[in-house]
Amino acid sequence: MGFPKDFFWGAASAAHQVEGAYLEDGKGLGIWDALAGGRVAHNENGNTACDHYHHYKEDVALMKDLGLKHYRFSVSWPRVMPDGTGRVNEKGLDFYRALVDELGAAGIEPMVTLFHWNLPYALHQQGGWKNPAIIEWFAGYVEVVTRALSGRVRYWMTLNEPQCFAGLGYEVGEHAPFQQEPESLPAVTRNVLLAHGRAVQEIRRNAQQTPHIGMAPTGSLYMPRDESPAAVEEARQLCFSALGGSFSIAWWCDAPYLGSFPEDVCRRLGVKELFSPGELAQIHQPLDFFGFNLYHAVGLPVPGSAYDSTRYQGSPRTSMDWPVVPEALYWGAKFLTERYKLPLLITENGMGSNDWVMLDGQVHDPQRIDYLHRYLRELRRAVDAGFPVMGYTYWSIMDNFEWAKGYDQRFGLVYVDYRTQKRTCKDSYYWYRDLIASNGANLL
Ligand code: GBH
Repeated sequence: MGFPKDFFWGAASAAHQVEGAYLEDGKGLGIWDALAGGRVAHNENGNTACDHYHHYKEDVALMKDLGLKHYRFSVSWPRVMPDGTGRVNEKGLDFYRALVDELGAAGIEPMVTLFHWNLPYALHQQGGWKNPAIIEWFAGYVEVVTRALSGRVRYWMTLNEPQCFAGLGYEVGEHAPFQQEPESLPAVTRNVLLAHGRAVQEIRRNAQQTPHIGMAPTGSLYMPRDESPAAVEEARQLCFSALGGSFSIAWWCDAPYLGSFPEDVCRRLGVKELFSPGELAQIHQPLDFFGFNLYHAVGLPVPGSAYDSTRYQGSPRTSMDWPVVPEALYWGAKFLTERYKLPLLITENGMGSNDWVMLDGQVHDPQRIDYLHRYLRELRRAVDAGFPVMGYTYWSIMDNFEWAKGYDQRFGLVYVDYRTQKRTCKDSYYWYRDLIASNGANLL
């Protein structure tokens, strides 16, 4: 068995995390440009990041050597529409036209995320995701991007992790726009999900070739204590409950994929009903795949222990302090495809560490190789069990700006020296290259 022949092996990035050129060629400010001052580790920012805006040819050449089947990247809304609405910045679009041309020449399928967090600041000043007008603001932007890029782009994701930009952005206040207003969550949830539905309509209306559309949510994935049917059922119930608050999966996925909205989320939000049946129908547009960013799982409490079931004293964890839980890919594939009944694309998975260039000039990252090896064996197990998995996307193609954590956390297959912008392929890059070339046959 093993991975099907057309399996999509890829890697990802997001505009604000790699592009830099934050004021170049007419780009407007986003909320991460305008509001992050003082809220990011070491006072860092995305102004230059990996300068991918100027290095994209070199970066695509590395992707080609790596043998990537697809590259997932995001389009920056404020680069394309500096005020968020109205005026279109053709130079900003030119960057993405050039990027998708370069990818096309390299034989790499582009997969576009339309919104990966850097909301135009001008729209934030009008309420951002709290203002229902954003549903049409977003639709307008999606129309512009689809018209410009759909000659080459077939795969689209509307939103990256509403859990994070809504929950961390408006409830917890750890991500831009850094607001702690849990009372705004009902409105934000409404606007985000309605904007998703409108965006899907706009992509289908404007695309020059048949689009494949999904979303890239994340969420709290619970793992069974053991493989007994009762434990598996218990974990499944938890996975789709509101237990994880705004990080719960069903909160953001049921309406787009099932056309319903969970009652327990309504209770949590203190509302009787969040959407009318007509609104649910608006949100529930046909989708082609189920994307999911999956890094680890939530362990169930272990009686008598300070640790949950994904951890123990001295257990392996990444530099983000995320536990290493390879089985998350197996259980994720099972639970998510059984509920949402679409092919699963892992839109992100990977690990952060504090890699450096060693004395021999190379970046040796055996832990990342082991991480990948363990996680991908679990993904293969899911494929062998018959769950429809269409691809896997490593986060990230290169080290980049890790939001509030700045540049300390390196997730890349390619190391970036931010003083010189020199790229160095890590050992894991070569390992992943062999994996893609053998379609996973090198996994023990
Ligand atoms: C992603 O965020 C982002 O899309 C990307 O931009 C970022 O750089 C990358 O990952 C690395 O951080 O199991 O309930 O504890 C990931 C943030 C981390 C949110 C894992 C969900 C699990 C929730 N996610 N987390 S829970």
